[in-house]
Amino acid sequence: MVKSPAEIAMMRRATEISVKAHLRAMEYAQPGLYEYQVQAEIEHVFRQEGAEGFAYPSIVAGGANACVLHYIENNDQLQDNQLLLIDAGASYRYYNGDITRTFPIGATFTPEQKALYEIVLEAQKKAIDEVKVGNSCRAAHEIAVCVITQGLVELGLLKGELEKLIEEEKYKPFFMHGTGHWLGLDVHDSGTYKIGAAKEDWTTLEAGNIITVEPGIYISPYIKAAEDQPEIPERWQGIGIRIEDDVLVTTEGNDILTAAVPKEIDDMQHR
Ligand SMILES: [Mn+2]
Repeated sequence: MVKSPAEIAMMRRATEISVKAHLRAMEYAQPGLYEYQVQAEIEHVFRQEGAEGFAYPSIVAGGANACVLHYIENNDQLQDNQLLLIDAGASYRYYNGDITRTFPIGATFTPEQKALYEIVLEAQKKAIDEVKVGNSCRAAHEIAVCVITQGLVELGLLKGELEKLIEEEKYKPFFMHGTGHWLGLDVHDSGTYKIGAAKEDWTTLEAGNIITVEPGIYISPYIKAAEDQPEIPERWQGIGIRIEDDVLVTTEGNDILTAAVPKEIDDMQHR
């Protein structure tokens, strides 16, 4: 769980190659292309840069496909007005990168896409701030859940009191996975998250740990509102967003190994 300097060097290269592939995909993607063509560009960069290949099958998901968490068919045509979710990473000397970005296929975000994206981005940044020595490895997830639930309330997609919504996990139809996992020789690297049932049993972060931070919001076209919750208007449906970086815990705080891939709204529009 604590990477040696030599391992960190391998991880820096694996993530650097993964970054290059995402930059290429962002430059290349446009309406009319097929998801598999973007996948091919990404994996071309992996091999070109000396990676063995992908760390896991690349997810290139346009529009509502992004609501399918491990969508790997990558067969659909990219449409204007949709977002493209790409979750892809290189494997370099068996060390793995794992990056997700979600950006407009066309020139801009729609208002609904933008509103949801802003929530996920804020959740991800606040979660990354929790990745530091001495913190529980669960802290990132807790803050992400809080920001996302609050954001969904503000948009009228959830209703109720924040603490109660969190306690009753009402956010789960929209955010149904964890916020991160250990990363290294395996994409979901070996290592302990929790040794018992108590809150303090979550693993405490130490320098040399590498963990992903990847909150998301998914509004499936098949979403079913809970009994006491609002129906989701159609204009929100079919939007899936995840933002994922790989974060090294350092003695000074953290080092976002994958920070060079843009995630600010202004850097992803009109590419
Ligand atoms: Mn991941």
